[in-house]
Amino acid sequence: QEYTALKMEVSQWGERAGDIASKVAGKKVFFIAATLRPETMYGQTNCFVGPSIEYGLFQINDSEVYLCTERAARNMAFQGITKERGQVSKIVSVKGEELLGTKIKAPNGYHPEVYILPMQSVLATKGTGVVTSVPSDSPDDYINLMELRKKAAYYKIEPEWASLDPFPVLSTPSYGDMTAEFLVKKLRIQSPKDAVPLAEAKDLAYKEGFYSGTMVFGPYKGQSVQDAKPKVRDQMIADGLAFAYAEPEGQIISRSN
Ligand code: ZZB
Repeated sequence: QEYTALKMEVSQWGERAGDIASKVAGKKVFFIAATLRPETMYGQTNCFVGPSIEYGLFQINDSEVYLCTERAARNMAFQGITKERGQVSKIVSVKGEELLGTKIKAPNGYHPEVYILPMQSVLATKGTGVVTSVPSDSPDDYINLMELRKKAAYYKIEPEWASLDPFPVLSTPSYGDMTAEFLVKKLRIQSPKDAVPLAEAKDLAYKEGFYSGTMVFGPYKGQSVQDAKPKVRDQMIADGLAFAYAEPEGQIISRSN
């Protein structure tokens, strides 16, 4: 599986991050989010981590530090992403819950900066363990964002962190320009725990977006999603905002929720 790995630079560490900032002083730190939908990055509203997942900060080259799972960092080391092939150098470990409330840049985003929020269903065994959230087009992201807004105190987040609204990126004939909201309502999905209809909604959203979607925002506005997708990806890679990240065969574990 070939992902686009998005480089989301930390602009302000949250209060729970403790002394992490001092350990990476003078370096640029990026949350690395693996996505299959680079054309939707205009609609990012937040970024998800698994609160109980263990992450690491990895020195990638002289000036850059990446935040992701150790498994992902090892894969990157064999894909020519680190300075020395095969070498992974961990500065410090951090648990997802310590990252909540950290503010990061959202490359290509209509909302230029977003907060780190918790999502229980993030898998440590897939991608980088960091998931950028596009609630206009991802049913999982939409239902999780709504859940966090309803129960901010329960999830130990500040309401402000979940306050950015879904932003329309593309339109489809069947679902309009807020595909995820449409499908969540249509399939009567009530909470992030409704795993079966959520999987179906994701499937429908992928298919309709890819085969019938038209961009409604950004430089490729008016073009089909099929045409825009590789162009957005290439542009982001050329601009240093993203890189290609592949998941080796046999390591791919699809969502089990
Ligand atoms: C942004 C985005 C926008 C995504 C969208 C999807 C959609 P899949 O579909 O199961 O093969 N993701 C990535 N890593 C993880 C993880 N470790 N745990 C849970 N979810 C993860 O997985 C690929 C998608 O699942 C990725 O693409 C990412 O969310 C999420 F509008 O990035 B995506 C209809 C889906 N729309």
